Amino acid sequence: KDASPFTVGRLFTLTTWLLEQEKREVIDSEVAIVISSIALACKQIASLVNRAGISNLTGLAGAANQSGEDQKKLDVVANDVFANCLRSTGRIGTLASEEEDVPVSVEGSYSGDYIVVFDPLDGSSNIDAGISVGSIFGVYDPSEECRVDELDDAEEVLNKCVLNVCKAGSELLVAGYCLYSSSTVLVLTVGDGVVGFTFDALVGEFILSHPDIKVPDKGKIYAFNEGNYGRWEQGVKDYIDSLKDESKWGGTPYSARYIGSLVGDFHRTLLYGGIYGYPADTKNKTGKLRLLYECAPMSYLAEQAGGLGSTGTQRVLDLVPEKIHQRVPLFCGSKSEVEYLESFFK
Ligand code: P6P
Repeated sequence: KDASPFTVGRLFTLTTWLLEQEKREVIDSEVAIVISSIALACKQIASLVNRAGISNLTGLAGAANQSGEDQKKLDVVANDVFANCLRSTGRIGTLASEEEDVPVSVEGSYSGDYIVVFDPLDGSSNIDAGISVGSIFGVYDPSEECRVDELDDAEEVLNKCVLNVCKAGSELLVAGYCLYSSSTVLVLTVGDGVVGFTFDALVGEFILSHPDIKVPDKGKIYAFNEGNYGRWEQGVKDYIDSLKDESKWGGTPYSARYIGSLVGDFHRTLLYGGIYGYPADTKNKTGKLRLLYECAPMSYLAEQAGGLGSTGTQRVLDLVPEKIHQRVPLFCGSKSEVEYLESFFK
């Protein structure tokens, strides 16, 4: 494939980038439509998040999600926004969301039947304090058994879809996130590197701002919730102790940065290098983050940017979820820091 002609400076929007990828036969028009609908959802959610404090959208929704986490009002609204934008494409067969107990078969799809997994608003507990939050998404090809044109046996289709939604991250067609922060940044991969688009409210478009994101091979920052240190297994404790031991790093220990919002912590790790980690601990015995719609898409992005995504002992992208909301430990970011972490599990 010819090198991408894109350079920052000329006004390249997400739409022109998608058309270019279609011309290079990296994606087809169906996938381009699905990505465009996700971008529309992210624009809407950005507006809702930025105005949460003045539109009575902060606070709790009064219910809990399947993972037992209190849903914020915006969690529910963001989930509806994502689902509605995706449904309107007519290309979606199944949705699997952090906010839905089970996968949702989409009626009325007439082409594509794609599977979309997403966390519509990750880190939403930060919203009331105005701290960065984000949406995370992944797109899979449908599996034959999961085509949902006949909804007569919804139960059987649902069961099949549950099985078919559970695919290894290595099969992802698209993975990405949208960061709602000092700027709204949509970062995605279609399997040919990682690009980033910054939202320009003046034109209402995502403008190409990061034409080729590569995570530095080595960083100087680690993002772990050290409040859990006492609950970690010894290998993780030894790893973090090592990063803080300045005698090992030429007199400059690593810096700790942790905002409790995966998308914000991951985005900084992707651009600046270092490692984000959410280990298993005595309370969260298999970790806290969900494999299907958090760990796999982030690991796919990390690998596409030249980094790694690991559970400490396994490559995240090799794992096939057994349950929709299955949790796994996640260590992702620069090759150097993740491989060093893995050496503490050997
Ligand atoms: P803790 C937010 O709830 C989240 O899923 C991620 O966005 C974030 O990295 C992590 O959990 C924070 O968890 O236990 O450190 O508050």
